[in-house]
Amino acid sequence: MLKKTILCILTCILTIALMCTISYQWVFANNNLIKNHSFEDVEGDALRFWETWVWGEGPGGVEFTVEKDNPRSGQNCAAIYNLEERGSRYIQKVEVEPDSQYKFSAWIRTENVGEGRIGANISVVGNTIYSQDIKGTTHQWEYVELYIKTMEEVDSVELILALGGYDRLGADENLNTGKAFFDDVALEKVDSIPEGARVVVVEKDAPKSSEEDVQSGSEKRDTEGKYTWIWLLVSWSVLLSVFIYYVKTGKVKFKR
Ligand SMILES: [Ca+2]
Repeated sequence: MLKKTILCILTCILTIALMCTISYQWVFANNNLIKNHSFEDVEGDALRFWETWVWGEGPGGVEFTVEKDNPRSGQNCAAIYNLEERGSRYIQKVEVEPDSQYKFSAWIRTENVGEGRIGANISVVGNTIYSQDIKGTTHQWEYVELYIKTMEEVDSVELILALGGYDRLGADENLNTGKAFFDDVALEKVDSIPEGARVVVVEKDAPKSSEEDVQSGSEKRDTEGKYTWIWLLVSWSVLLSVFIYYVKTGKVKFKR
């Protein structure tokens, strides 16, 4: 009888844990508009849904790779290795709604990225505003974010994960060397943009940028963490209820 009860409890716990995991992934996946945002979907050597682009003299000089060493989540992260001075990008075109606001975020770490020029950052094609840039060698993942305002008739944006800049302070002023790693990239629709955030304004056929305040735009917000917290709370509430039910109904008894 006791064995049967224990088996029943274990089955319940496993079922609930599975349901919570699925619902957590569903909630986060549905809020994130970016495909292959954790770089786990690989076809040959290439990352599905991501294109690459390079600015700089001559062919070569850059390696775009999928790395398995120290990803922030899952098995993989994406990397850009500028062996020579380049402005290199992963790009993904994402469908958005006009007259809306979005938060674009990513986690970045770097190795030997030149300090004197633009480091690893995120931005939007056709705009000169970019997130906080990560330089040098970091020993942990760093969070960066950028807000996007879409104007009338804008139905898509092209998002950039970059190492080095392109044509931002002049032709080749911001090409850089070193290696940058990216993981857990997200684009989420938001109701409002925090005061002082970095904002890119995307207009139909005439991209334009506005930087409301560069200084205080790096407030750390881990959206994935928010859902993890909700998931944990729901899981523990359900597990506690199940446990109390079994104790109250006498199906589980503690020996004294
Ligand atoms: Ca990953």
